[in-house]
Amino acid sequence: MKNHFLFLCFLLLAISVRSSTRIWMEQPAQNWEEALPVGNGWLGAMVFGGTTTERIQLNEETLWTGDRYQYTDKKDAWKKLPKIRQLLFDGEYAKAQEITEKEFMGNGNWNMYQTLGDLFITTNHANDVENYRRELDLKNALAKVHYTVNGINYSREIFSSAPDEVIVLKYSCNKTGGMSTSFKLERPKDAEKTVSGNTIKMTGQVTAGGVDTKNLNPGVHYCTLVKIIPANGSVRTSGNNIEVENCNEVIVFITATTNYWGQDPEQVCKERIKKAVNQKYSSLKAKHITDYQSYYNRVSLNLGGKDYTSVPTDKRLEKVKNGGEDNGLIETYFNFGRYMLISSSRPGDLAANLQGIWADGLIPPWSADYHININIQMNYWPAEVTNLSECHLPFIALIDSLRRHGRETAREMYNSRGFVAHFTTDAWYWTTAVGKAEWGMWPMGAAWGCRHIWQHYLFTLDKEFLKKNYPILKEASLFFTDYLTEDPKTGYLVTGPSSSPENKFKTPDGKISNITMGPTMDMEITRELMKNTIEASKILGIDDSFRAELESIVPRLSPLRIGSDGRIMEWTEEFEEPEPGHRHISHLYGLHPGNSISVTKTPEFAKAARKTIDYRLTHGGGHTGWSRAWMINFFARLRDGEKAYENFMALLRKSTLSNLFDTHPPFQIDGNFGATAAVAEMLLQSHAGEIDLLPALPLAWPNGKITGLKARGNFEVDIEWENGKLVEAKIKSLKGQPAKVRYHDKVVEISGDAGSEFILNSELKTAS
Ligand code: FUC
Repeated sequence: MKNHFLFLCFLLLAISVRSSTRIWMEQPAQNWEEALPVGNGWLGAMVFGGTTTERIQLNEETLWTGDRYQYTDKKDAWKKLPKIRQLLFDGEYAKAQEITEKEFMGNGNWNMYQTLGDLFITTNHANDVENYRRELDLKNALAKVHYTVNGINYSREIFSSAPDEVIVLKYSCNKTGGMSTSFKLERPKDAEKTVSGNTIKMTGQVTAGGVDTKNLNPGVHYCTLVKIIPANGSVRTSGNNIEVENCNEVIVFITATTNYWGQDPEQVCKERIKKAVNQKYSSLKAKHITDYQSYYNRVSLNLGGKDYTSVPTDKRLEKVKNGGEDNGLIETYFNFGRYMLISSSRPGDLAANLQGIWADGLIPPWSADYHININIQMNYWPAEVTNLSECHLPFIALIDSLRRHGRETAREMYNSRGFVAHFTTDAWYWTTAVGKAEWGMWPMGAAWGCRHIWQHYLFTLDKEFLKKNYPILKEASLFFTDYLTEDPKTGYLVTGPSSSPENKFKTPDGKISNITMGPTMDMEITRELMKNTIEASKILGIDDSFRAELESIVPRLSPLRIGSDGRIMEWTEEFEEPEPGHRHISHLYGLHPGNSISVTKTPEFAKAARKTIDYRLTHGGGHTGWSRAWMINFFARLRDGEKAYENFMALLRKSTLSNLFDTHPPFQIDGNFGATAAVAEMLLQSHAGEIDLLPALPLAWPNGKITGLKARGNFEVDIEWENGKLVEAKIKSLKGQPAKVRYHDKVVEISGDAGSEFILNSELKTAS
């Protein structure tokens, strides 16, 4: 009877919560990319949900090989600059690239972000499992596993707590003494284990794995502590395992840290565990949920449509892959994106890397580093608009941290002041150009990152923040004042030698090359950086003479151009493209994330941008998850809801794994974040000086509601629509800034003190 009642309660709870706040499956993960992620910003786990053996793969965000003293700029490279530039101006692309390769490229420090290890939990019961359910509860940031064996119900619940700095796992069954379980902690290498009483300790200094290690420095010292506390039954050690016998509930506490921030890892872990074990599970969980929901509950999304509560998420995705449509799944994707940003990027932490904080093994794809030629910027596209402004700060701290090495790179490679960073970096913040010139020779990573400082300001209007971070904008701009050079043919100032990220072109004499002067993306980023620095100095009332210098440079920057075929030009010349469907669409930076191309203000460029996208897509473009996510944002900015939706469906169909991870392939988190931002962009935009309501609403979303989005000027916006038309928008001004509000062709002005609320109907009239 009691069991029936509990089951009914569980069912009612499952039905009452919209399924878009859960990802769930009816089977354990077979591989890492099917597992479910939990994280508190820096301590993460992937939960597999196995029954007889559970694997919980662990990560700590500072667990990096290498150290902060490794950097290898090519000193005096700048002496070759005039020669390379001349060759490029003369059209000798291949020759210039050869010299660039030899004279400019430093040695790469391919440090790795590595796994912290795995906790394996083995249970004595049979493998004859019924009623299996594995779930990620996005509303409460809990991973859960339930199943029945021989009539006994087993459940596990796991979360990573930001306030208590531990992962907590509760494993229980409903039969007294019904569970005998063994725990062990493993890591592929660099792991010394001590097991005593009910504690497992693992320590070591991480080193590169599986690759040629001769040039690679070892990395951080780490410590992982696991404490196992059964509510009843007995506990004993057995070799490297801890065994718990005849219990029906056990709580496991896990924490880890490294010496990255300068502390003694073991000491810190011991203090955290001590603090955690003195608290009740229920209070640790309640604190965790309250903390998490203070971020998560700011936004809610309902896109209407059927709520397929009883269908597991992987099956729903399968249906979509077979041509089905499922608005609820898009809501889940959006909620999952916000969940992962909250779980991988909290103030004071490192920025979310290519995989957030979740990575397996010793050599994750692309080292799970910080590629700053699109990927990490994309991670942060949803931060402001989805009301997670604080989660943006780790990326801004990353840009700040690039300054130290970046100043040396500017001086040694370019004989320039200021700071510069190239296409990628890692937790040690190196900035030099490494690897092949074809992708490594791109000095714009930090400048693009500076956009995020300005955007954070525009969304928050936080002057203190701007004042604190203005020196970063200034130093990034300063680099370009020294580095830019005049194109003798056009008289414009250009960057170079540089590339249009990772793309190539055919030289007039039939060779494949990458390096030119003034690729379009470079010029768009430089112009934007300088304009933002000018604006910031005006707002702060400082730096008049530097501002005047920038003001004299901006009009001389090589402009955006449309080619003879009507597309935006990617380079200053119209080259033949060997890969016309290339994944990077760098020359549309001005359309998104930038704002120099807009349907209302620059319709000619918007038309050319559209042609550029169509050309890319008809040649197989959008084939990586992140590239497809960018496409959705482009179409949203072009106010084309149908195309944005079509590309969202393509993302789900072609580039989404069963746990809703974005796949490049393999898993890369940027696509998740980029597409999360895109959903918001389809419903609300504010980049063009107006709060634009439902700019790209597709027919597939006729009815819906979103609450809590943010618009530039520090407005909080709720929008409700029916039959494809605005019903009501509620705009709360948090800073008392006046604004223009657009709905299709109608534009009105709103103005009121901080805290004023404007409720507008479909005519944009204030509701009475
Ligand atoms: C960029 C892309 C690749 C990949 C890598 C991590 O440079 O060109 O596709 O996403 O970053």
